Amino acid sequence: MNVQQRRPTMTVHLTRRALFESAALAALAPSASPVFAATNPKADDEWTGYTFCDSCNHGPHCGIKFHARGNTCHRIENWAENPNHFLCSKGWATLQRLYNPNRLLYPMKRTTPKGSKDPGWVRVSWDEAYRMIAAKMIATREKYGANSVMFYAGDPKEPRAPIQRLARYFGSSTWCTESSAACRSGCLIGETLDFGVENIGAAPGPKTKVFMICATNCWSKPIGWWNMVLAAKARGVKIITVDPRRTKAAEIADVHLQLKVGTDAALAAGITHVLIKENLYDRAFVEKWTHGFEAYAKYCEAFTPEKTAEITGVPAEKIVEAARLWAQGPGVYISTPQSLSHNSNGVQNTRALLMLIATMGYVDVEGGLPFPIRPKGLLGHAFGLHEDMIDSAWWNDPERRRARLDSQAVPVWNAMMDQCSPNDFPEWVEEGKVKMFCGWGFNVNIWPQPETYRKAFEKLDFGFAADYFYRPASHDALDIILPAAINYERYAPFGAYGPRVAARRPLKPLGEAKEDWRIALELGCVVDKPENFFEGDPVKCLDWILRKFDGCSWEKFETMLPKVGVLPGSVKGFKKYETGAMRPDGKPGFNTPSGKIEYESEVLRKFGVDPLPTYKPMMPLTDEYPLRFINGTRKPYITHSKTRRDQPYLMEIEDRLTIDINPKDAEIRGIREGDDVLLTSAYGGPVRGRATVTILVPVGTIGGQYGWLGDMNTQTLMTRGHRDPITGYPCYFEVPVNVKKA
Ligand SMILES: Nc1nc2c(c(=O)[nH]1)N[C@H]1C(S)=C(S)[C@@H](COP(=O)(O)OP(=O)(O)OC[C@H]3O[C@@H](n4cnc5c(=O)[nH]c(N)nc54)[C@H](O)[C@@H]3O)O[C@H]1N2
Ligand SMILES: Nc1nc2c(c(=O)[nH]1)N[C@H]1C(S)=C(S)[C@@H](COP(=O)(O)OP(=O)(O)OC[C@H]3O[C@@H](n4cnc5c(=O)[nH]c(N)nc54)[C@H](O)[C@@H]3O)O[C@H]1N2
Ligand SMILES: [Mo]
Repeated sequence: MNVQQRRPTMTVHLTRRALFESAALAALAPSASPVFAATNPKADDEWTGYTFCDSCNHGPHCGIKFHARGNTCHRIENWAENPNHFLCSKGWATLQRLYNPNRLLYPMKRTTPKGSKDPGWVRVSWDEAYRMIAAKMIATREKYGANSVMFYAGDPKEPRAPIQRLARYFGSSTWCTESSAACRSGCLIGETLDFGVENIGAAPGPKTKVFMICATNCWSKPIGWWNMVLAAKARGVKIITVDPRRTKAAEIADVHLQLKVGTDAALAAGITHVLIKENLYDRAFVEKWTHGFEAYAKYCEAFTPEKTAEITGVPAEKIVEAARLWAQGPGVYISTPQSLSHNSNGVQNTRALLMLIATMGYVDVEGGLPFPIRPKGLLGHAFGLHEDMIDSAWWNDPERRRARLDSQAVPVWNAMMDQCSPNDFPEWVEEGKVKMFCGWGFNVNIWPQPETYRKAFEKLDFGFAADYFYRPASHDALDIILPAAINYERYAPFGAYGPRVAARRPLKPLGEAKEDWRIALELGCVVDKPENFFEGDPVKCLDWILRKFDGCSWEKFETMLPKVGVLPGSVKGFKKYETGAMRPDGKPGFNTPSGKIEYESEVLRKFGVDPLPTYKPMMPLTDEYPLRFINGTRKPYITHSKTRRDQPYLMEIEDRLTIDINPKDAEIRGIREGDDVLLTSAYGGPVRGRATVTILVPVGTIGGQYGWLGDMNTQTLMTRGHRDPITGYPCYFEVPVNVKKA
């Protein structure tokens, strides 16, 4: 069906004139229902609030309990009843961000033409901002079609569900996020291709003997996770860590497989070679429940320990040792990284590592990898909780999917994901496919060669973004910026921990900031029917979502604070693939085309991609650029672009780009600890950093972080031209560089 024909009826009547008469805006009066009334403390009332830290990924939802007087928070502490109840340095620093004097607190519009040195930002009312935005949205749709209006959320995951709902009712499938540009959805695709369902791994259970930590940096996880690893180690669980760097997880490992970046598929083939040769694998499981094992076994024949060592740099005896240890299971993995996704063989590397679980039959058995079955309708990671919130069926309509802007460039991604891949955005603008941008938490510097993207944003007819802060690097290419309420100031979304769900009790937003959910819902009320958008009230929306689950309501979850609620309907037990619980049709097996776990992916075969998770070499190192650059490993006190100047306490710990370099590589270049160094690649530079001489990185590899701007911006060293063909993701962890003393 033509997307245009599905345009919601109200918009037909909501002409430009109506918008300016502001009828729809008047309907946005705050709700008077007591259930939905905002906390309204008197000036000197002391009260306790609850929220979640949103510093790293809006994913762990580490609980914050806070103490407030009136509307001012004066102290925070760990929220003991929350599943993630330890705060890290980033969490403790969040009050500095809440009360940062630089916060964006009022809607602003530009007054000078795009490309001017100074956009001339001036304050406008919400009414005026909404009117300008809505009028542009409708006019753009009328002239160029709904898909020419792009909706986008950066790393912030919490705002996503109502934005996706807005895109859906507006009729645009150009719904993009940082996760469709980059991040760990590449791993998620690998999991789904292998198992028919996402599975990022789990913690070792009481029966687990071996824990494989795949490309997972403990600094990227909540503190409780690391405590869990130490406890497992203390009770005798063996640890295999797969990481090119000597991370904390590598330091405590029984076997550290310190492979070269991007060689995971070769390593997995080498381990599988040993498992087969020494007859350690689970033949019965593989025969009954997997697809394509014979072809994969044949592929692995060439990967003798010696050959694998040559490719991966891991000594042959370690490969054998790891295989034998893994076979002593049951074993389970954790694989939460974005790092595996960000090279040109990212998905296949991920797939190969994960299949080590299947080869040993550690699938949904005690001590192995659990496959939890969530309550019906519960979304895994979209923060909207229930699929009706985003209307999954609309997004999954095959014709609409094919009409999406990314269908030619990344057909596998297009077929599997409801988010559109935005990495060809500059080309879309050039070809007139996208005219308007509606963004939340937008950072142009996530991309390689960010200047190319920034220029494309400047060429749009219109763009706006909601953010905590004014970010000139991204926002100066836009027309309007909207002040987003911070984690302490919002009701939505919930904290989600599998089927456990926590409500919040927030402060009122400072200035005229509004929660992201409110902004998206209110805009929905203006461009579509207010009843589709809960009259703009996030709590009404949260209540509607929770009522999808038996016996749940927002009021109930709010009243039980500080306790955390549980949604009913999870399916428990082991070997659920035998009972039919893993497939929508109720038949035994897995939700893949073959009904089994797939060594040979039938989805990939259909799209002409190698169905086996095979190894492919990375971009070659050269004399000119002899070092592999890991551009983005996580640090305990840094998150992307956002925990730098916003939380000055963290700037005290590190105030500029640091470059990890092995002592041997440093020595031959005459580089010493603390030296200023310059990085170059075939695509850009020099980029300026400060050297940290450390064995954290092996010889031949250097590490750094992206997110610093100006002459410290490592994205300028990256290329747009080299991507993972399955996801279209840029290769942040692959580009060869050189480094010299400044
Ligand atoms: N402190 C902090 N925490 C964060 C974030 C943050 O910015 N700061 N960001 C959040 C977000 S959005 C994400 S996506 C996650 C990311 O979380 P992670 O992916 O866990 O973090 P990284 O440190 O980028 O990568 C993990 C490890 O992968 C290794 N690695 C790199 N290349 C390869 C490879 O080719 N093969 C293998 N086997 N290993 C490789 C790196 O050396 C690193 O130690 O973290 C989240 N948490
Ligand atoms: N070289 C390299 N590039 C990478 C990566 C890498 O490892 N290396 N990692 C990739 C990954 S995994 C990720 S997740 C991305 C990071 O994705 P980015 O989108 O760059 O993430 P941030 O910089 O954290 O946030 C972007 C903006 O959102 C604002 N913001 C934060 N929270 C909210 C909110 O709740 N609401 C609103 N309205 N605004 C908010 C912040 O102030 C900031 O301006 O970068 C990707 N790019
Ligand atoms: Mo990410």
